Amino acid sequence: MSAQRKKIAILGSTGSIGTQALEVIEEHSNRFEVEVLTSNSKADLLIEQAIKFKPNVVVINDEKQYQKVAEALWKFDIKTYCGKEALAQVVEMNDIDIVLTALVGYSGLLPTINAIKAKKTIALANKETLVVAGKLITSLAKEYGVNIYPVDSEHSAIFQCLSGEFHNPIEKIYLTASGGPFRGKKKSELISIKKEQALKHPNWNMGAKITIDSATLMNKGFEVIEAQWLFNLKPEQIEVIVHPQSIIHSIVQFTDGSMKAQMGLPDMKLPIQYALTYPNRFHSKSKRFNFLDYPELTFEKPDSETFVNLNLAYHAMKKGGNLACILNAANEIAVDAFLNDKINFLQIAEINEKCMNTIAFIEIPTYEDYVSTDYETRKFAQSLIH
Ligand code: MN3
Repeated sequence: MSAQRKKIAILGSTGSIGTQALEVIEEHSNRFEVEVLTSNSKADLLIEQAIKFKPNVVVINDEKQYQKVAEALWKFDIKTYCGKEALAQVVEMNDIDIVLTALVGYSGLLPTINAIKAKKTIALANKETLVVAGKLITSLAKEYGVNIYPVDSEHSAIFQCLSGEFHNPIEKIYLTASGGPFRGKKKSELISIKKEQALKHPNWNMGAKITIDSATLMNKGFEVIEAQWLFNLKPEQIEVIVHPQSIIHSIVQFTDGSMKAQMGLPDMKLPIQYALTYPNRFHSKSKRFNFLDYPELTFEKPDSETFVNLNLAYHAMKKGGNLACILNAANEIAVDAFLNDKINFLQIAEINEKCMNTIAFIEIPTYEDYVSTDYETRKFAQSLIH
């Protein structure tokens, strides 16, 4: 019965998105098979996944773990590679239909560029790729005729609302935000926040980096920039609305004033699956929404006085050039420092702002400019941390 199964490469298969993607693939093993799995450094989980899903190739980024992975997998006839270069090249393999990019941060940029050049469909979970180099990525996708399907839940919501509407102009989109664990708090209360508090997200269970980004509203700021590129919007067409229950995942407003929203319980497996099955919808066992469990859906204005990162992202989007690349690199260093108890919660945004004011602005960056901007920013951000 089975039509040809789609062959999937998962970059970052041992992270939160990657493991949930494998659950989706397992549920629909008659439709999908795994061609490539990669991990930064979680060798044991990668080995376990590879033995279960039998990909052709695995890549472990951390070279110190190569031996262990290769030894565990050779008898299953699974090829093992290591390092950044292997990660960037593996996406070019002939047999891959869809590349799911679930890497964390800037590391997703080069593999995504290569996957586009190899004409692979992209299921994009690594929003930083579009934040850093949205113009480059979207123009490459156009040039190579490649589709980029969003995995981020808000952007998947917009994408689902646009189904059957692609010829109709968008007036505005509303990205919903839970507000994170510190919604309603003021700066004076945030200065003493511990990382354990910041790592507890009220509605979504995610990796450490994105959870901190959610608490600082950096994640929502990045999503604004991501939406600009995915849906070809002007900055003033994108608004953020805080919706603490995370049931409405985002909203499109059309030129006749009509609004379409996509809703459901927060569960990343739905947007992951939709990106893999678009334009079709397959069955899912996920828990169904019950209106009576949520008699009230509420909305409020985001507090960008306290959560400065949201404003920094709007500023970066409006000014363009390499500014969002600077913001992303600064934020990666700052979040890492916060997770290692080297700076306090409010200093994350302070470091971001300082870098944006210091690193040289480039109006029309090339790929090499992004690489050097990223490098210079990390160095400067590091120098601000004691
Ligand atoms: Mn999101």
